[in-house]
Amino acid sequence: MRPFIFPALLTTLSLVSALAVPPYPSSSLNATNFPSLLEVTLDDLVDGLSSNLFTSVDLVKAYSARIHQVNSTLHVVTELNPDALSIAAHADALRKNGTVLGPLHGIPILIKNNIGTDDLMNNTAGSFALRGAKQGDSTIATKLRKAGAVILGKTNLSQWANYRSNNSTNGWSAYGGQTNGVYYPQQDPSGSSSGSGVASAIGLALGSLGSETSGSILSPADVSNLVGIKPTVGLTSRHLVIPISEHQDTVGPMTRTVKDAAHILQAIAGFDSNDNYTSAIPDNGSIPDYVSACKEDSLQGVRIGVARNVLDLYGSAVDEPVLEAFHQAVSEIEAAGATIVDANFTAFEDYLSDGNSTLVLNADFLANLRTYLSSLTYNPNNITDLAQLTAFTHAFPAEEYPNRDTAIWDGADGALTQGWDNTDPRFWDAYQANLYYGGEGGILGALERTNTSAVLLPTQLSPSIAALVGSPVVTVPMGFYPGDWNVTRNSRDTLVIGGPSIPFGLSFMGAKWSERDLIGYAYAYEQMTMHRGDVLPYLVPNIELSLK
Ligand SMILES: *[C@@H]1O[C@H](CO)[C@@H](O)[C@H](O)[C@H]1NC(C)=O
Ligand SMILES: *[C@@H]1O[C@H](CO)[C@@H](O)[C@H](O)[C@H]1NC(C)=O
Ligand SMILES: *[C@@H]1O[C@H](CO)[C@@H](O)[C@H](O)[C@H]1NC(C)=O
Ligand SMILES: *[C@@H]1O[C@H](CO)[C@@H](O)[C@H](O)[C@H]1NC(C)=O
Ligand SMILES: *[C@@H]1O[C@H](CO)[C@@H](O)[C@H](O)[C@H]1NC(C)=O
Ligand SMILES: *[C@@H]1O[C@H](CO)[C@@H](O)[C@H](O)[C@H]1NC(C)=O
Ligand SMILES: *[C@@H]1O[C@H](CO)[C@@H](O)[C@H](O)[C@H]1NC(C)=O
Ligand SMILES: *[C@@H]1O[C@H](CO)[C@@H](O)[C@H](O)[C@H]1NC(C)=O
Ligand SMILES: *[C@@H]1O[C@H](CO)[C@@H](O)[C@H](O)[C@H]1NC(C)=O
Ligand SMILES: *[C@@H]1O[C@H](CO)[C@@H](O)[C@H](O)[C@H]1NC(C)=O
Ligand SMILES: *[C@@H]1O[C@H](CO)[C@@H](O)[C@H](O)[C@H]1NC(C)=O
Ligand SMILES: CC(=O)N[C@H]1CO[C@H](CO)[C@@H](O)[C@@H]1O
Repeated sequence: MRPFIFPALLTTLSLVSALAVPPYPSSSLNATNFPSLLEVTLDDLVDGLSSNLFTSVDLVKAYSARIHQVNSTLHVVTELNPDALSIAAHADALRKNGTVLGPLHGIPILIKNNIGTDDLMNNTAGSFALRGAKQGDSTIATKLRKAGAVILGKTNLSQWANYRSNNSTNGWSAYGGQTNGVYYPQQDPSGSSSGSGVASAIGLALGSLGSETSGSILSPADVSNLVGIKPTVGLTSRHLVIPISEHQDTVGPMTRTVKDAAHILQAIAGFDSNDNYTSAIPDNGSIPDYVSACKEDSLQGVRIGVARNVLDLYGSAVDEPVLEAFHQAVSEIEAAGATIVDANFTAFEDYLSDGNSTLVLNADFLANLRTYLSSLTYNPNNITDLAQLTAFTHAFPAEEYPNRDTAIWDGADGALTQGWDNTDPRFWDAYQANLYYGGEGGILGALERTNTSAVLLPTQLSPSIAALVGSPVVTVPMGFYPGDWNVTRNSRDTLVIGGPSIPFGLSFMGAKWSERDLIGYAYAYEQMTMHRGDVLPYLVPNIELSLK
């Protein structure tokens, strides 16, 4: 189906008229049939690089030009890496010499502006409080470099990963402006990995990294027609990633295909002595082969649950097109050979009226922010704790206080008022509630009781319970809102939160460390439905690689 067309927005940008899925096997890619950067997969790029159709330098130039084309309308990228071209040139030289570090060798990736890099780029969480601050390389960034990837730039985000204000907007940061989604003009990009979502959706890099505390990878992937993997907390290091909560934060890939996400997860997962949660990775820290899990028959013979009572309790909050697509997806998964059973989250209703999860986040934030700030090697505003950060934010005009308040930090339930952090005995009581609502009464109990290996929900409903216990979720495109769907706007009347062509996804939720299984199921579902191709962004940069 074709999207609506908005001629006013088509100044220098092309409207994509058809999503041409190349019918050729990738081994026969050449200058005439190479896919566009909107559709290209990692396998295609690897083919093109190894057959000299283009170089990594060409890739960096093309993606940078695409970023510049949309930056003033979409505000997706806060900073380009000034070293990206020389890093790409080095990758090209190594390749010429016969050294290829892996599938990501020479491939541009964008990362969220809360993942530290020891280079010329800032790591700000979108706040002027950290502009100019310096820290070492996050373990995630180091792993990307070791895998040969080119860190092309930093993506905009909901400031402080949406953990500051209750009167702000998804995708807004003082430092990066307002990111917009691309499936409807002024689309709310969701958050908090907003720029990472939009960047992957329109091919501003092969893929991107986001981070999630509760929904910050899954939700922007949902509305940007993407695959997102929210890994088990501890599978990917958080060392020098600006934190909210050590119990819930996790870094993961956002890409157009399941296999691309698997490739990126492969590169960033693993033990890190600087993040002791990674010491819980099973099998002595050995990482499974996620890419080889991408098999079309993965759903054959497995038991898959549906959290039926969550749909019943929340059903009215989910729109009819999403529910319809979900029921269709469940039937398709059954037809692919899976046994479908109810897998209810038995304590879900109680969870909805319990406030402990907020206490956990606040307590973690107070402590984890302090630790992060103390790890800075240069701290331009001498901010060492949340009270000082609040004072800075109130006083710095571009932070738009008081209009964009700091209620999460200082409100009735805010971290400042709460006063105690995660070393306080009260923390453990609150955290036990999380473990119950996410565990026995939530996803982990449902999996165990029903002997299922994954539970399905529309992605709109999937983040919160998995967040409580740090269990993994993979989202895959499932459909989009129909052409006659009414436009709804956010409370500020600045962003479109519902409307025609806006995509939504299906979530596969699993036990801790079950990413390999979830990737397999997600791949099988993706390959049999290919819903990403059903709807197109209204705005896509038109600069492409010039092929040799
Ligand atoms: C590119 O590949 C396609 C499909 O294999 C083939 O038909 C075409 O002739 C090739 N073009 C060139 C320039 O090699
Ligand atoms: C984004 O756009 C602004 C305004 O056009 C420009 O000044 C800035 O350099 C651009 N940044 C990037 C990373 O492209
Ligand atoms: C390429 O290989 C040659 C010969 O081994 C070596 O001298 C040169 O430093 C290598 N270049 C790079 C970029 O690795
Ligand atoms: C990082 O911030 C500093 C200080 O504002 C600025 O001068 C520099 O250009 C920024 N780096 C990049 C890559 O934008
Ligand atoms: C990490 O270290 C903290 C503080 O020493 C401890 O409370 C926690 O249990 C450790 N976590 C793991 C997974 O080892
Ligand atoms: C799951 O919950 C629904 C109520 O929302 C109920 O109708 C259904 O029977 C439950 N399934 C099982 C297996 O308990
Ligand atoms: C946290 O959980 C405990 C135990 O279930 C409960 O008594 C308490 O009311 C909860 N606290 C909040 C703030 O909901
Ligand atoms: C931060 O502290 C340093 C050392 O005490 C001082 O020189 C500098 O002026 C302070 N900067 C700000 C913005 O307060
Ligand atoms: C929240 O933002 C809106 C839109 O800018 C503004 O009108 C309102 O005053 C803000 N609320 C507060 C409490 O500042
Ligand atoms: C925002 O936070 C303040 C302070 O906690 C609270 O009074 C207010 O009701 C909140 N507003 C919304 C819309 O949640
Ligand atoms: C759109 O809004 C109109 C007027 O409020 C209403 O009559 C119509 O049913 C709505 N359409 C949909 C698809 O909800
Ligand atoms: C560093 C950078 O390019 N920042 C841009 C982000 O977007 C804002 C507008 O929202 C521009 O003013 C900045 O130049």
